[in-house]
Amino acid sequence: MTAFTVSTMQDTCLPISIGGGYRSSEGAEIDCFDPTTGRTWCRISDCTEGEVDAAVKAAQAAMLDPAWRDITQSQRGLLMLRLADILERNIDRIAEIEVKDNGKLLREMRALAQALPVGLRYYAGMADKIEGTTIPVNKPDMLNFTVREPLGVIGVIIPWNSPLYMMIRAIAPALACGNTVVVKPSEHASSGAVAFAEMVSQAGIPDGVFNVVTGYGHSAGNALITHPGITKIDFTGGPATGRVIAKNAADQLTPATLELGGKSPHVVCDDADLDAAANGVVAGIFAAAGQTCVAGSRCFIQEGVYDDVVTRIVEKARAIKIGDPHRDDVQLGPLALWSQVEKVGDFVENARSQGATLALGGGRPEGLGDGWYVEPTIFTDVTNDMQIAREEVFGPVLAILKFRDEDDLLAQANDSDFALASGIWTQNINRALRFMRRIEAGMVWINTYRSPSVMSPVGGFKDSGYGKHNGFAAIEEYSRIKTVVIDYSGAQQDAFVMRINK
Ligand code: TXE
Repeated sequence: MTAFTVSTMQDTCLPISIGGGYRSSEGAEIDCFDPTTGRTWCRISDCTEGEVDAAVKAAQAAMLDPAWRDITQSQRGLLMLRLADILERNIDRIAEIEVKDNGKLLREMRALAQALPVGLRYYAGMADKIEGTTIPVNKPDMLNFTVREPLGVIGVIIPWNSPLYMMIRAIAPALACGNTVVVKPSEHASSGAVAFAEMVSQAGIPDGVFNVVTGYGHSAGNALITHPGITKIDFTGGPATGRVIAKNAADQLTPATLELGGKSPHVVCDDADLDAAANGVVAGIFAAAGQTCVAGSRCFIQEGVYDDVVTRIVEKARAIKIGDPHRDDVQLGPLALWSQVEKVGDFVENARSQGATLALGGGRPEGLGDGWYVEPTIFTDVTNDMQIAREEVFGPVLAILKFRDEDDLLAQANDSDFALASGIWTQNINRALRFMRRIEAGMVWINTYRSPSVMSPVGGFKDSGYGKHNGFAAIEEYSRIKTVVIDYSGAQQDAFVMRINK
C-alpha cells in the first residue's frame, strides 16, 4: 500500500477507502488549496450517493464480522494500541500533510499529531473496562444487571481546522466501544483522513471498521447523515450546518454529538498577574490564527486595569511574527480558506461601522505573496450588542470589552448564543470559583487557556452544541445500555400484573 506523503499526494486525486484498501471514486473532482500559496495542491472526489451507501454497508458488514464483533474487548484495545504505535512513527508525515491543507503552523500540527496516539492509547486502555452495573431492584430472587454495547455505524463529519485531531477524538472511543465508522472529512482538508486509512489496515483492524468518503457537505456529507444505516452522528463544524444535521438526526431519531462554534469569554480581573493574563489572552485568540472553536475571542477586562491590559495585549500582538507556517520562528500562518479571509474582512468593516475602535491590524500583511494571511486584529470599545461580540469570526480577531464587577461580568459574558469555553485570570480563588459556578460554558480555564486533554470532557451548551468528546464521558456517547432481568425464583408469575416495586 502507498505511504502517502505530501509529494505522493501532490497534484493527484486522492482515493477513498471503503471496506479496506483504497479505490478511486467516480465522483467529480474537487480542488484542495494550499493556503500558503493560494494554489491547488491536490484533489479529492465528491463521492456519489452510491459510494457513501457502499461505505455504510461495509461498516454494517464489519459490525457483523466475527473478526470485529466477536473479539474480546482487550483484543480491541490491542488493535488500537498497534494503530497508536504506527501513528507515532508517522507524526511528522501527518503534520506535514495537514499543514498543506489548512496552513496552520507546522509546530501546532505536530503537537496535534502527537496527541493522536495519546488519544488512541487512552481509549485502548478503556476498551476492556467498559462495564455494566448490577442493580438492587428490591425483588428477591431477581437479578438485574446492565451491559454496555456498541451503537453500530457512526457517521463522523469533521472540519478543516484540526482534521485528524477532531477525527481521533470521535473514532477512538467509538472503536473502543466496538462500533464501526464512516468518516467524511472536510472538502478543504481530507488528506489526513485518507492517509490514516492505510495505517488502520497496517494495524490489522478488520476491513470495513474504518471507512473514508470524501466530498462536499451538501452531497457526500448529506448522503452520510441521512443514511438509514447510520446509528449515530458525530459532527464538528459550524452552527448553521449543525442545525441541518440536528434536524436530519431528529427525522431519523438518530442520536448526535455536535460540537459547534463559540464566542468564548476570556476574562482579566484587576487582581490578576497582568502580564501572564495578557500572554494568555494573546495566545487564546491568535494561536492557530483564531481558527479554533475555543478561541478566546471576547476579552473582558476589569475597568481599573483596562487601559494597562489593553496596552500589553496590543503590544504583544503587534510583535507576532506572521509568515510561512513551516518556519519555527513564525507564530501566525495564513487562514485555511479564502472564504475565511473574506469573512474576516466583512467582520472588520462591520465592527468599525458599529463604533468599535480598531486598535491593531484589520488588514492583510504586505510581502507574503498570494498566501491567505490576515494581520492580528484587535478591537477595543466593543459592546456586547455588536456583531464582533456576538458572532464567531474564526480568525485572528479579538474583541475587547470592559466590565465593572462580577455581576456585570457575568451578565455580559452569559449574554451570548454560545457557551463552549471560558477563561479567567485572577489571583483570588473565591472569585475564580464563583465565576466557574455562574458562567455558562462547557469548559472553564482558570489562570490558563486552551489546555485540553483527552482525559477531560470537551463540549458546549446552547448554540455551541451538545454531547461530549474526550474522557469517560465519550464512552457514554458511543455505547448504549441494555438492561437484563433474570427471575431465578422458579415461581409462577401472575401474567396480568406488572411485577413493579411496591
Ligand atoms: O463549516 P461546516 P465551514 C465554524 C466557523 C466557520 C464556520 C463555517 O465559524 O467560519 O463554522 O465553516 C460538512 N450535511 N467552524 O463552512 O459547513 C462539511 O463538508 C453533512 C467551527 O467549513 O460546518 C465539513 O466536513 N455534512 C468549527 C463539515 O461539515 C455537511 C470548525 C464542517 O463544515 C453539511 C469549523 C451537510 N448538509 C468551522 N454541510 C469548530 N467547532 O471547531 C457541511 N457539511
